[in-house]
Amino acid sequence: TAGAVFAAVDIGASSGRVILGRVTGSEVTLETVHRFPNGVVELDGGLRWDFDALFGEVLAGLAAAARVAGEHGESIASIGIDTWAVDYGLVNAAGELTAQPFSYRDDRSRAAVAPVHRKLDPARLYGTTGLQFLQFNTLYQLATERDLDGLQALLIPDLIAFFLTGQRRTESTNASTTGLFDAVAGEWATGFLTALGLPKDLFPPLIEPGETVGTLLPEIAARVGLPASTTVVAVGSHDTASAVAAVPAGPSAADAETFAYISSGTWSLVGLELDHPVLTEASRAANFTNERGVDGTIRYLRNMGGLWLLSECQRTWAAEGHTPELTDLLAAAAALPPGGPQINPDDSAFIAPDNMPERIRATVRHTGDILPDNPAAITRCIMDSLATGYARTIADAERLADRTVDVVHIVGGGSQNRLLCQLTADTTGKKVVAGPVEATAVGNVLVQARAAGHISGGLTELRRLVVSSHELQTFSPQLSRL
Ligand code: LFR
Repeated sequence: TAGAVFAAVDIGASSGRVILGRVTGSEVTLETVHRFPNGVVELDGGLRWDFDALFGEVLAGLAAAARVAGEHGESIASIGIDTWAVDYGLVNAAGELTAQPFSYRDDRSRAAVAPVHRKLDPARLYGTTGLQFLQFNTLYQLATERDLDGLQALLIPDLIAFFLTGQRRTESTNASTTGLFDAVAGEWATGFLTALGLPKDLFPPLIEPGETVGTLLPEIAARVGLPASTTVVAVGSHDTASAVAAVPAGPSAADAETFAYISSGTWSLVGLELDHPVLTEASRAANFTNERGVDGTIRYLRNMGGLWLLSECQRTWAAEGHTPELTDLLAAAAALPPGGPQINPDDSAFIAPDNMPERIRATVRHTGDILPDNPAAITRCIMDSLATGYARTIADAERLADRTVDVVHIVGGGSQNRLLCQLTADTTGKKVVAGPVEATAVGNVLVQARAAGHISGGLTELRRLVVSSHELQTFSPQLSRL
């Protein structure tokens, strides 16, 4: 079958990339054409994202994509964008960004939680939005803004799409992380905006994955070397939505299996795919979220701590002059005996960037235990703690959604971490299937390919392509390690 090629812009909290995704009737393959670092910066009295720099990298990446595709005689069918969720930039009537966007790691929203909850009771918020409480959810961040007159809020992927096309839209999977989106109706919870004194049209109108945002602005097209008719297509613009769309679950032999997924990267997003939100008090008490997935599915999950814990440790160790290779670090951690001290990876004490090894050791000290000050022990503590958290969260999800999980899929960076995958098999007592590492970009590309008519069907059909295109690793529980 003749294939088609798509450009995926995929930016995470620590790095971004522009990828060419090639899709045939039976396979999806990725070629990274541009890679760049990302991270929060201290700027204008807060932790922010350097959006101007990121957008420059997006343009450089699209130019590279145009060049590489051209060398192969291919033309790029469309562009899709995904990033982390929650954060936004404010754009004025002239279409200018008024400041570099704050990062969810900035602490300013914490003080806004109580005032927001005085206006909107948390139980009422949850009953409509189904959103897990996190101090950085968009609604708390917005509550810190002084003057929103004449401004519009664009979530990060929407902001990139706006600067590429001039079109203002809010993609629905990411809208579902704002705390201002009705999980049942799939519409803005306009009453909540009003109750918080926010303009009703603060966010642009919704758009669904697969719909077209617009075509490239002529000056952008000229700059990157793509035809001005090139479209930007909405994908699951929340990276987790794209990653879940590409979980290699489903057909073939595994037909009847119920799967849980763990999108394991900076954060760990652990949960189930459902048809309907679970908005019960028990679900709220367990702090489960009902985020919107591709095709109107519900991503019923908890946002847990993730590999940020380790990458921040590595940053601290590097500043102290130790730069152990990740593989050596994990091998040394794996060689340590089980049963060491653990932390709660979700502790809000770990959100901000700072000396992570010391914060972890201090948390262990508070429990009356001792964690040695060496990288292997600290790494092992993080891995044990994540695996324990994964098992507890999956068990909670099974209980709250009344399901029994047969297989756990780990996608994203954590799927390459064999220690974490094995420990997860051990703690859950379930089969773990690891990969693909680049699920987010795969999901981005597949939704574009379907919009262009190169694949038809639902998530099952998209996932069939993921299964046939990737080597997956299976881990079985080792009872002796329990
Ligand atoms: C993962 C992620 C999570 C979201 C967090 C903050 O990259 O998008 O889903 O909770 O980042 O936006």
